[in-house]
Amino acid sequence: MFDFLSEKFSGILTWMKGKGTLSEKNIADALTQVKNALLQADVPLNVVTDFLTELSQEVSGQTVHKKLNPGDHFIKIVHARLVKFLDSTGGQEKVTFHYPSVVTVMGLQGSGKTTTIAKLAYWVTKEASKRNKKRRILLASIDFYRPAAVDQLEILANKIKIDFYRSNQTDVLEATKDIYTHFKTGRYELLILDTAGRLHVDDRMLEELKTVTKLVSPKHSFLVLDAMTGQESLNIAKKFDEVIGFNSAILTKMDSDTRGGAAFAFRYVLGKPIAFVGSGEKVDDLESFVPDRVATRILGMGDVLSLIEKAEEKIDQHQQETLTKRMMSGKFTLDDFAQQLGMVGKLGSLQKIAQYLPGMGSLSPDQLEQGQKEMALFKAILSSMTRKEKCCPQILDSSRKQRIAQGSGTNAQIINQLLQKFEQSKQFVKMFRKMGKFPSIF
Ligand SMILES: Nc1nc2c(ncn2[C@@H]2O[C@H](COP(=O)(O)OP(=O)(O)O)[C@@H](O)[C@H]2O)c(=O)[nH]1
Ligand SMILES: [Mg+2]
Repeated sequence: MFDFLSEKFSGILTWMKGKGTLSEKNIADALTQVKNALLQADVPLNVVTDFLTELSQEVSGQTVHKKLNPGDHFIKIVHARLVKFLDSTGGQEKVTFHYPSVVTVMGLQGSGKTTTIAKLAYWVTKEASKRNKKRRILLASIDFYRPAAVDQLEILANKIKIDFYRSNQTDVLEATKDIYTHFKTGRYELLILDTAGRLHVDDRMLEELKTVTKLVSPKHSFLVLDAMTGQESLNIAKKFDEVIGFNSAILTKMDSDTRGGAAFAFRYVLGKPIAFVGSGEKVDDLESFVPDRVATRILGMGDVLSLIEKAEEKIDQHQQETLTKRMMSGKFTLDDFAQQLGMVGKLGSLQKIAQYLPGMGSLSPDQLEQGQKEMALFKAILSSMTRKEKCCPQILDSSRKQRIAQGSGTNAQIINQLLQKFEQSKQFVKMFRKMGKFPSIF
């Protein structure tokens, strides 16, 4: 996500860092590079021009602190500007739903509405369970234009164990009323209503949506935009806003090779928040759009916060704390190492994790794939070892290694690699211990 811009910007910043001073010439060159990067990322020209005017005023209006490297100074200003540009709410991070209430999801056909509804329901459930709560959510669809569109939502709802209601009414407005009654009488807390899209913005669709909106009075309405549609998504958003109005946008398919320009354009032209971004086809591929984090990611500063959030969701806190304590006390064994690998596995593929980590964005796909394979081999080796061996790896002589290699389908060389990595991670822990801090997820 935002890989394209992130790559461009890290190039510019590295270039800047190589300069001894922040001269007018350097600044002008850097600004031209920023401009080109944004244009190539499909950000509309007028948006780029305005962004650059703001940026250059700020850069030239400031004197560089003597101790600050020109690159660091520049990155600081660009970061602040990006945040301001992407932020509409002044730092308010999360969408909050009201209970009970209706949420509508609109957008063109294929933009990702149905998929996103499942993701939203899953997200609400997860957020609630963090506070030991359960939310009574109902999903329903009035997309009668596309064959099997309603079935698609039903299948997704079943998969994530969320209630789904199918109206017997064939008329869109009658079905809407019926669904609304079911929501009320069933004492649900949240109704997320899937609506019909078309291939293009079309007046009948908009009129129908307008009436539906009146019937259910949503507390929040989302416009789903396919980030791949680039600048065209702006016209779509404008039209929906003019005729129906919506509260915030969800940009989908940010995992595809879109260059991220849609986010800038949308924020600039519509002035409304981007609530979430979709980053894949699975139900948990939905992330809150936090401008600060996005700016950080674009500038290649890594998005450690997102990763921590993901980690917190997927990893058993208790297990993690115990492991961290063991690490800090120096009693970290291969057994613990195995558990740690298991936890990293839960976070997803290394490729996915890497995009959040500073520096790792520059690892090639081959290196990441290599890492992924290595992790799988390590897990196999660890599961072929006895408790005692995991506790005291120093007893691993060649005959033991031979046995483990056979059991895990590996060889002595890979086992030695594992032992080396384990030693390295112990060294790391020692270093962190000296520094008096330890990053909780690693
Ligand atoms: N890669 C990717 N695919 C997505 C994302 N969101 C939706 N899709 C896919 O886009 C296609 C259309 O999605 P769907 O929810 O049916 O769109 P709808 O017509 O607006 O309801 C499906 O194949 C989805 O799996 C996303 O964030 N990333
Ligand atoms: Mg659909």
